[in-house]
Amino acid sequence: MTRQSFEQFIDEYRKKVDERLPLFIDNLNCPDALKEAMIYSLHAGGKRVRPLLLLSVIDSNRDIKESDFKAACALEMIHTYSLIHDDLPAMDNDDYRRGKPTNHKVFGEAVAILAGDGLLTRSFELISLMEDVSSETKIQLIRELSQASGAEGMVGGQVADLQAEGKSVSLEELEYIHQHKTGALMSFAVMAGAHLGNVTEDEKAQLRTFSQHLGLLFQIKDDILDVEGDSEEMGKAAGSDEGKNKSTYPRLLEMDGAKRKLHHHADMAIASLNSIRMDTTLLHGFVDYIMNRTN
Ligand code: GRG
Repeated sequence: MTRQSFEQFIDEYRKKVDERLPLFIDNLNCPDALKEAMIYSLHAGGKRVRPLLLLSVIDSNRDIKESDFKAACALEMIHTYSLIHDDLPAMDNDDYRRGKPTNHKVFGEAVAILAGDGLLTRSFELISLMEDVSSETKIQLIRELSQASGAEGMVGGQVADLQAEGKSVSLEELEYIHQHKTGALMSFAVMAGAHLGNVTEDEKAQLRTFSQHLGLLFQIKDDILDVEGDSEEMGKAAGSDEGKNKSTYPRLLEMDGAKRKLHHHADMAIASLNSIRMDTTLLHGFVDYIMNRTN
């Protein structure tokens, strides 16, 4: 349960996620080159927003158990696979990510594709291996993670984004892209935490709304940071969507309009927490963290 501040929670659990991620790959019986490529991209440097969000919903309802890290790390593995594939020459063709050469620059395109495939598939296996969780809940998590990451979620959003390249899109089309490309995994983070934390159905409905606003908030902030170049990370600059003819909120709405949207989604996310009985300190902390993040 929540006994600490948002900052203490994030520091403590980011370290725990960072420690466990490579361990879930290290014990695989597979070629060393593949293992090395998978661990390279999982290596610390990412903010771990998605696993921390999942764990924070659990922590708001009950104590976090060792087994919960399997779901949290599974989600970060899917996010990491998506970044490896997004950086490939066939997609964004980026040389740097998080200030380090991208996976295909170090291991070659074929191994990078396969490292992404290995991370994607390992994530579902990890969920199936969770202890103290009913088979029914595990199947629900696997189904919802498949939907969030697959054609109806992140993969569909990525294709819509590619198709929109160089075209002018409507706000509705832009929201579709971001709800799917970025929002779907954020929503899964919140809802998986809710399923594992035994949250009531009423509270789940509120949390779903919260997660949808949080996903858009995250993406709009990302678009704003791309333009403002707040980050000093080389990888961020190289991986930026600015200058790539991609659809972004500041392009469509100008910077003032993008910032108004940002505040709208922050207000809506906070409003959706109002009638929730569980302790929402950490979830309020996430809204502030995303609003104020600089990378
Ligand atoms: C290849 C199927 C497939 C999907 C790719 C995630 C993604 C979809 C593309 C990444 C490009 C991008 C800039 C997306 C916008 C927001 C986003 C997901 C940023 C990266 O996530 P962070 O900020 O990254 O959580 P870190 O490095 O902190 O893990």
